[in-house]
Amino acid sequence: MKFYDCTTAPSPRRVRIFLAEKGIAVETQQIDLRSGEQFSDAFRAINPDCTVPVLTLDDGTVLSEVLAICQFLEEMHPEPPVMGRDSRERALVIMWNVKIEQQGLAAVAEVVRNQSKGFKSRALTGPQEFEQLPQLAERGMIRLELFFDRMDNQLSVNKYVAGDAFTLADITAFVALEFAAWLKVEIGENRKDLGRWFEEVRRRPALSK
Ligand SMILES: N[C@@H](CCC(=O)N[C@@H](CS)C(=O)NCC(=O)O)C(=O)O
Repeated sequence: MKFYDCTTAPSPRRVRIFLAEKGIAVETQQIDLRSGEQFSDAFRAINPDCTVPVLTLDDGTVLSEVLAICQFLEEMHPEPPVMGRDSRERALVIMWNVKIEQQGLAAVAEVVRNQSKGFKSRALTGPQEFEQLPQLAERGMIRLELFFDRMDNQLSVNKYVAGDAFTLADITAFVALEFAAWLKVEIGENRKDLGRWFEEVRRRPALSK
């Protein structure tokens, strides 16, 4: 297996944390997104969507979405379970993971990619150019505050995002919160349950990856 990573980007970070939680070592190659290496012919041949993370398998299969990569690793290395211990938990982990991707990570990306000079003409990932739409950045900031409120609410009834065990849903939420810090969106004093959870999970060694 080979893992295509970029240490400065949030999506591959989720896989790095997942690998560390499981104690899996894998050959890794850095793709320098800042210099545009994702658009090189060599990387395009691996992932025509020009995104990381990617995990290539020994039979040549290419996995290019965080959820697919983690699902595969979970089945290959079931211990410790990071995607739920039974059918009910597994479904909840996927459910929360998808919600956090759509409501949290996508909201931060909407802001960053539609307002930063560095993403001019690259408002969406991939080889096709898209111009920035400043209104999407404004909308993303509103969505982000709502996302923080929803997570605070969820963590007022659960120890971890998807229940009483640490899972991929926590990894995705943690990365989304740290990504949001780029925009100075913070947990604040009022979101006490989100704050309690964040202080606890950030102590896990894997989360420094
Ligand atoms: N839905 C994808 C998202 C992957 C993604 O957006 N990766 C970003 C880094 S966080 C990327 O490769 N960006 C390339 C670019 O900005 O051109 C996944 O879950 O893996």
